[in-house]
Amino acid sequence: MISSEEIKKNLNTNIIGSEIVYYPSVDSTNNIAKKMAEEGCQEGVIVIADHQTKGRGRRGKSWNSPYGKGIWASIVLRPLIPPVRSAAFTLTAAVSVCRALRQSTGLKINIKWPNDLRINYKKIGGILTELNAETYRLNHVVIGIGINIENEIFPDELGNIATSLRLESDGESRFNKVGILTSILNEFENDYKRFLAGGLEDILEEWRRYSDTLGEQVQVIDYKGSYTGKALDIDSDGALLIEKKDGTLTKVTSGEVSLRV
Ligand code: BT5
Repeated sequence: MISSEEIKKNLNTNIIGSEIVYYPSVDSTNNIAKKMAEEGCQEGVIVIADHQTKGRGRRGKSWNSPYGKGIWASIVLRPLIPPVRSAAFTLTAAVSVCRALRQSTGLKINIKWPNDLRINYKKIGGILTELNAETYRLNHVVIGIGINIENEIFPDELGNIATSLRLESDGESRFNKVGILTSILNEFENDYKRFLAGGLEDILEEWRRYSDTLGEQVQVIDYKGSYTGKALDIDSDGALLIEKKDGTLTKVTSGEVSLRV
């Protein structure tokens, strides 16, 4: 079980972790965090659970969150920035999580646009950013982070695409969930401050280094349909730039991207 006291002891932050709320089981930590944010909680609140009954991914997809096997956590932020800049949160959080996981485990973790954490092209974690905003005003942001740590088996539909730190290590290793989570939160606080201070370009540079898809031929499925091309770069709005076969460039702002095999 994750202990909020132990997390608090290991945090070197003054925003993230202003309050830490732990539940053995919830529907989704993002739901609890959103409700707390709507009720006026302060910035930096973290909601963690050992189990989610309705863990969520993007666009209504589900997130498998078995009891005690991973990190299922959400962070409430209240940044004073216009909503149009908010896509960068997912990229910033992905960089923090990737760096923290690399440092804590020594494993080569990569990022696939926009929010997948992967090892050897298999998904080990994901980030779900949800906004509450008016046209020009961001009320709050909830960043949900899911990391598979000790999972040994996955449901059939995830068998070929998902993995965990345990499966990717010697199988004997036990990972310190609290240590990994506090390292993620410490890294994220630094990156969040860096982002607010105008340092997004440095964060994107690191994102590019961790990416396992830039430079590769990919298949994109978005509102424009299904097409293939080379993943060239990401831009400061968080969009993925694709060079199509005919040489034209297109930006992907939301959709699914997979490596073309
Ligand atoms: C994500 O969505 O990757 C975001 C996942 C965020 C989960 C966290 S846990 C704490 C917080 N509370 C929540 O309710 N959510 C957040 P997306 O890119 O849409 O990927 C979803 C897809 O990943 C699914 O359709 C499955 O194919 C796959 N998937 C589901 N569970 C998985 C798992 N445990 N490991 C790897 N892949 C998974």
